[in-house]
Amino acid sequence: MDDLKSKYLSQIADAADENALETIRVAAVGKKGEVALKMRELGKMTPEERQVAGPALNALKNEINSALAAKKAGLADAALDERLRTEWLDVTLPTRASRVGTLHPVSQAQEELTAIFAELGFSVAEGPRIDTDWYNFDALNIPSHHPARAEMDTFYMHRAEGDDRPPHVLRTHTSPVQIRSMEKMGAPLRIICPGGVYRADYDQTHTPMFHQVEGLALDTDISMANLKWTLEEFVKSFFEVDDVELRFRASHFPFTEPSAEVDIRCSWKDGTLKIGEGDDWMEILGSGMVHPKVIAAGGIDPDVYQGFAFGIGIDRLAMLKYGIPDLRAFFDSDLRWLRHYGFQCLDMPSLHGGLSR
Ligand code: 2NL
Repeated sequence: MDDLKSKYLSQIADAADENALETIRVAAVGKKGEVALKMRELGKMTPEERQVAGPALNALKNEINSALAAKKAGLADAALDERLRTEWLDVTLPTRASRVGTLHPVSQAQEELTAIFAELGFSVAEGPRIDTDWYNFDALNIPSHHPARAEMDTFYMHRAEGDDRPPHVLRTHTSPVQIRSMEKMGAPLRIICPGGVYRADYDQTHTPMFHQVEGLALDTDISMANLKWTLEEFVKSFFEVDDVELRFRASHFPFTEPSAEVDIRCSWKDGTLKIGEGDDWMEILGSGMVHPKVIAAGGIDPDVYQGFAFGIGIDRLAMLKYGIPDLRAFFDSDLRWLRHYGFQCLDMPSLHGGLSR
């Protein structure tokens, strides 16, 4: 019996894992194990022998069972220690960099120009993109026969069958916001109206939705000289140049009289645009003195107040400043290609770097 005991206790001590332990358990104290066989032999013994051997076998069985349980617990502890040693995380490691979104170049240009005009004393006015044909056309001295009002130029929101009221339009410029602002705030007035506008046009330089900022200054003593100074300050600030020459060319808009298109002096050298120097001129905006009929349409007396107004395409300004070749890129695709081609425009505007024509 001592042989059995030392045999199994040493096997248990050497067992490498729970499977080995189970094999030992079955062989030693299982139903058909060695201890069970010995117990079966008790019947052939004399009562005296049995009184000694019985308790001894029971004690052996208990001892083997406790050795099995202790070894099992030991193996489990060792397995846990091993996991603790191998399965660890360094929670101090830096996280994976997250992708950060950026402002769209058009939004960025809009924010920049809004800040510049704010410094010049202009506040921002906003209004609906769907408006009546009164605010979009009639109030701006654009008569019903004007080509801008034709369906091929303007998106109309047609009324239901039998509804004879004039249709709404998707605003073709932000001027209707200026008319609404005149009605609401009266004069004197200095505002800019930035925002999306709509025209039925689509090619390399036109998209059906684009962005415009219009400016309006009304007071009792406003002249073209104020317009010229304001635009010079704006252009210098926006394109980050110390000086720039503006050229006013006589033009025509229904809502201004006189009207002028404004060019800025620039040069294209080796595919790089430089603003403020050179022998080229680039048109950047339309402007003029507000037509008296338009001032009256805004509910203001044109005999007391006069003013200047201008309209600039924000998308084109952004393209010029950030070197974007095709207007459609703003609307057709995401803007990762800008980075791909090395444009830093989304983080860091740089005008005189590499604009290619
Ligand atoms: C252009 C021309 C212009 C205006 C817009 C305006 C607005 C009111 C009254 C008078 Cl309420 N004028 N806006 C004036 C002149 C030109 O835009 O070619 N823009 C890109």
